[in-house]
Amino acid sequence: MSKTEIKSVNYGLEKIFEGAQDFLPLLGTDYVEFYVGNAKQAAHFYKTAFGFQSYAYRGLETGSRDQVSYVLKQDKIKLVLTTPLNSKSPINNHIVKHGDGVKVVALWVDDARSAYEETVKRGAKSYQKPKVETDEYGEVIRAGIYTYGETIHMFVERKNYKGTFLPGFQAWESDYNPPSAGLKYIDHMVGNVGWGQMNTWVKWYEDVMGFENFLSFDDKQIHTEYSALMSKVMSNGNGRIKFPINEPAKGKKKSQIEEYLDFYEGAGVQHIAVATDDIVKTVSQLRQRGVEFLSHPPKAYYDAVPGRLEAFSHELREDIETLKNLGIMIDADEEGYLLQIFTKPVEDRPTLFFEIIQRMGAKGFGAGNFKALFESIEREQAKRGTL
Ligand code: TYF
Ligand code: FE
Repeated sequence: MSKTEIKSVNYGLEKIFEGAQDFLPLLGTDYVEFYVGNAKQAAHFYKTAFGFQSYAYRGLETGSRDQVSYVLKQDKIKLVLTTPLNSKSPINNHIVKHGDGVKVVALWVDDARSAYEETVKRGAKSYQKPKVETDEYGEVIRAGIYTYGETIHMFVERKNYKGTFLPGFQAWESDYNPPSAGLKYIDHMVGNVGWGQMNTWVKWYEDVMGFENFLSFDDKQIHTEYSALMSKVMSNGNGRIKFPINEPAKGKKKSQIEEYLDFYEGAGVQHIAVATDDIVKTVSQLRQRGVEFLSHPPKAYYDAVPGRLEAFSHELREDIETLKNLGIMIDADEEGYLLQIFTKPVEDRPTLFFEIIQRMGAKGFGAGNFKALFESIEREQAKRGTL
């Protein structure tokens, strides 16, 4: 089968890569690091609102004089919140320009040196050469390359490490331990890039990282009456890492991608999709804990759902009234259905937000929900005066 044929039936990742040597084997997402203005308060927010647990810490008490980092964990997800301790730290420049946001999308590898060499050889711009960090629990090797904007991919090799997170960190024991919200792993992370830049980054992920473009949405599919965008989903060989890339498109009014680029002052991570296996429970809890979601889709949206599921002969296991009351959206394709919902931006700048997703067989990204979703985003843009 040729690549194009496989692409036309959409999800044949294993086939696409069959036989080809993967020069960048990725085991999964390792961690996501945010640069923030006040890591202590951000850590409290992610524990209280999203159900993350205290995991590791580095700061003045551990000998880190220039920056503080809190590491939070929920099942397989690790978030690192880092803040500078003085005006000389280069982290300040990132925060001044972008506000709070994602600096590092770290990828878990078996061989960080090889990951670095293979990607730099193929054109990646170096951020950090392979660096061995050690303590009494062993060693971690990390190396980094730049991706879009000022965002970094770090390759993390931890097969010879038994400590908590990384050398330099201590286990963070806290007396405040709110319960988990059932978030399990990162399903995908989306990047917003500038006008005309999507294909440049698609090619970069193909050439430098060996990824494949396995789904594409153009502005004819992704638009509302007012705005539009284009999106291509990049995936690595084993399908564990999925990075959709968005670019704004011309519409009657301002694209949400353009709004992001204006406020982030450049390309960056737009949303982090986290998976749960009980979205009803997770979203009920998140709402109780104060997480703000986009406004509910209209009644007409839910009226159309049964028909959409029937078209693919899928039976909805969840109660549709419950999903409707929680504002959870439903999309279906040949292989199954998926449930998803989006938070409002989690900072004052309308930049990064979260998606909660439960896959019931479907491997897509909710294309059937795009219209309802974007109309809901536009209602927020209108309130902000940025539509
Ligand atoms: O990741 C996705 O493709 C979906 C839908 O600005 C989406 O979550 C696409 C673009 C966007 C917001 C959500
Ligand atoms: Fe998404």
